Amino acid sequence: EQMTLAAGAVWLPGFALPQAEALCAYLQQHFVPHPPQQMMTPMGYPMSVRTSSMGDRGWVGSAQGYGYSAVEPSSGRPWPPIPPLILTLAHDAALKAGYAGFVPDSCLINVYAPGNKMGLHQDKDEQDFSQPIVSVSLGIPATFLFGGARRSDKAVKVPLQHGDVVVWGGASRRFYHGIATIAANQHPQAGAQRINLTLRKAT
Ligand code: MD5
Ligand code: FE
Repeated sequence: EQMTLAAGAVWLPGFALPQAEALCAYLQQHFVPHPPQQMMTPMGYPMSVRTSSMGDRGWVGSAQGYGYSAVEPSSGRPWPPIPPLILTLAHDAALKAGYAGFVPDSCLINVYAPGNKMGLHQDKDEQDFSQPIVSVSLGIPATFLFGGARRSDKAVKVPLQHGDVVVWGGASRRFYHGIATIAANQHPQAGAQRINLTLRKAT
């Protein structure tokens, strides 16, 4: 099943279900040496979402601004590699949505607890906007807010569940988006958390 949300944006409900249990187990092991951290906004407030990364680049936020770093801020060491399980999933989802040859160099891991949210924003820290972004939802559900090219465009609500994948390419690559406040919930594999993998070509 495949649903086009807007030009270039393809929702693949359940596409990652075959790998979802293995993904949750892999991430729990990743979090032991690389615990998700609250990044800072340029305004000096901590984000509610906690993040970790894998790959040649990890997304970081600080009082100095947002961007990509080759090292984990808390350790000063390179991020661990993206495992083949996740690289293959991202490549295959992008292909299904019409983007051949997607090889991400960054996997941002967003960890949302009930009460957390992500305000409307655009992803614009990457270098090549012709590359899509692949996002994988795990754990408790979330309401994704999908806007348009302008902040004032009305946002459509997309209910994202465990195992859902969305490929954001074409015009939608730069659309405003966010996550509504996460409701209290429990998931058998992830506990009271939503985990989102955001796979990007950052460099
Ligand atoms: C999330 N993360 O669910 C989302 C998944 C982020 C972020 O937004 O910046 O960490 S990626 C959603 C996305 C990316 C690029 C474009 C669009 C959506 N879009 O056009 O809606 O934690
Ligand atoms: Fe984003």
